[in-house]
Amino acid sequence: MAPAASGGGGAARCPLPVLLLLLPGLAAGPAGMLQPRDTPSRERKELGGLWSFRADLSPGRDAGFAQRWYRRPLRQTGPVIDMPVPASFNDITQDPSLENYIGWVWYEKEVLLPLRWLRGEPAPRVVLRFGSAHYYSIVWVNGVQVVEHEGGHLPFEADISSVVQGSPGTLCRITVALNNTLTPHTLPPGSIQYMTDKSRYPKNYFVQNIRFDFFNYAGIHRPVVLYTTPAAYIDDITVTTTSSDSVGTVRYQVSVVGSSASSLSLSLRDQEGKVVATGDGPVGELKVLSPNLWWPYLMHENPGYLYSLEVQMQAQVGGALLEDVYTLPVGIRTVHVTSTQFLINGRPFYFHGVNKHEDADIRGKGLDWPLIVKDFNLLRWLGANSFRTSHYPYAEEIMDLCDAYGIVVIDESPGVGIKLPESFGNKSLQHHLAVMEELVRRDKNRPSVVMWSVANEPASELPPAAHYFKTVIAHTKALDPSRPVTFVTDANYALDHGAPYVDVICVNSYFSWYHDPGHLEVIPLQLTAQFENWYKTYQKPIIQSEYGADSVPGLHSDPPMMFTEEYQQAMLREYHSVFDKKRKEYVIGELIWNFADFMTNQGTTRVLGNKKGIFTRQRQPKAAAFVLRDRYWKIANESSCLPPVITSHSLFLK
Ligand code: BDP
Repeated sequence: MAPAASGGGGAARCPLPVLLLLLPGLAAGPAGMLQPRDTPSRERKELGGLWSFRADLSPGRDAGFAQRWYRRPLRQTGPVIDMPVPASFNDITQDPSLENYIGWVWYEKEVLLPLRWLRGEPAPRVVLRFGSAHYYSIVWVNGVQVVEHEGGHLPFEADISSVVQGSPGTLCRITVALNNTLTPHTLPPGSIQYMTDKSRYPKNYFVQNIRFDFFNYAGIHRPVVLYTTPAAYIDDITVTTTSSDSVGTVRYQVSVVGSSASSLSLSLRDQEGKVVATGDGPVGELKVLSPNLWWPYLMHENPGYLYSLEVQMQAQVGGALLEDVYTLPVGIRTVHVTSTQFLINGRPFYFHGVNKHEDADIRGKGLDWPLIVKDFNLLRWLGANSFRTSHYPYAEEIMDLCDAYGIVVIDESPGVGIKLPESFGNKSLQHHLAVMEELVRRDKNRPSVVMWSVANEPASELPPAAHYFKTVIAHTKALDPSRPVTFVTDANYALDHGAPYVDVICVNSYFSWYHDPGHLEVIPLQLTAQFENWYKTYQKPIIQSEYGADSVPGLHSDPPMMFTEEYQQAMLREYHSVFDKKRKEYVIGELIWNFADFMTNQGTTRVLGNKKGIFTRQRQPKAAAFVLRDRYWKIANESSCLPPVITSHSLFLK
């Protein structure tokens, strides 16, 4: 229901071909993508702070490649400015052409490496890892290309040992070329449109059209780290958990790289540090008696219980004994879906939560700890037990807190705005499959993730959507048989070609907003019909995955009128009365659109962005936040297993 197409980058001028992503994409390899941690065998060096930066303003945006800017320090090939990492580059300067820039930008950081990383005996493996960089990245170390990656929301890394260990000094120069151009085959998709009417536009004028409703912020958005492992190392760990009759089972699989004859031992510790189970070998099961299950926030007095799985590897490589240690947080919980319920640990779970964005003033989509912690405090103040990572995977640092606080996550891919017929073709499909591999590989061990969402509001009424979603969903289930899979639809129930393949119906609707604007009275009828039609057709549980209204903070009217705080409140209440009837049947959740106001492209329906937040972009509550807070605490108290009523005063101080 976002505005049909919105243009950005109008001021920029350059021929299309060099903007397009002509470079071959690298599919996600089979290797693991464990989060870098300090352990007795691994070290980590954060590369956040100021990087040198230059946008390639040459007419073809190709000067950086033609002049090989990666061969020398960036300051030697032209002017540079300081750019914070992590952050989007768009809102950092006063320059409107950088805000709307499309094409290649260049980042560079020089780092001194510890001697023991370079000349140690045996020398460790040195890895350079990006939490995410939007959208297409090429990375060089000391002028040598080490990795290319397509996609703006998932990590990628490169083993740079041979490059840095082969260099004479300890200085390591990291250069990144980043391109934010979207095409019909990227995720999310977009397209460049040239305006050729010479009476209206200058020569070579173009805009980037997107069919999603958030600003296409770009930059190095998440932490960049260097880390070490021994030359033979623990590459990946997969855990799945079950529990029955007071026994929890943790099934594990560990892969090791660099040695064919390694030995592995595992121990699982509780939060007191006591070892509760041990195992050995690459595959096995750990049994935990009377386990502390991982429970969602407000479903248990001790939500988000995490054990620590310590994996130790020993390998004999070329006469040396190499040891690696990695510790993974593990939550023991189960997830099941019936035709009317979503069960966590066998108990019905009702999603009372939000949709979010990674979005804030100045930093755009850059990771920001104060913002992250503030958002979790607001979520818990609100009594929200869940969110959807609309409309792309969020930072690992955010996911860590979901695991630790018991906030349940519907983990969404960047499959947003898939509207053009060509975005349903094989090229796009193959890329979508690769992205699901990267996402599952990153988040598979997280107890907070209870369902994958492969897309948001695609044109699922188009016939090719049937094969497309059948394939993406089957692939995701093959990668992870332990979790349900969905996508979020706003198509008509009778025309949706993807819905037959989902486990849970997730439906967005904006009655009395985009349809029948101003007519709150139509909501009960239309929303009831929506639920009944979907349920009659599929007999699957339903989540209202979006609903909401824009409100400009401080704008009031009674009777309520659109864009006032009163209208947003009134619309919520109308929806809630229907939810209350249907949650006794098969409606298993409600996620408000949106947690906070967020930036979008400019357009006639957006006043400095989307204002459907119940919090402002600066995280102050609007009147609607209090409506939702009363409701969420009430629902939590109804369904809580705790004998004393949880009040909003006994707030969650973990
Ligand atoms: C929904 C989209 C969401 C938009 C919202 C809106 O899923 O991304 O921001 O509409 O228009 O359809 O506010």
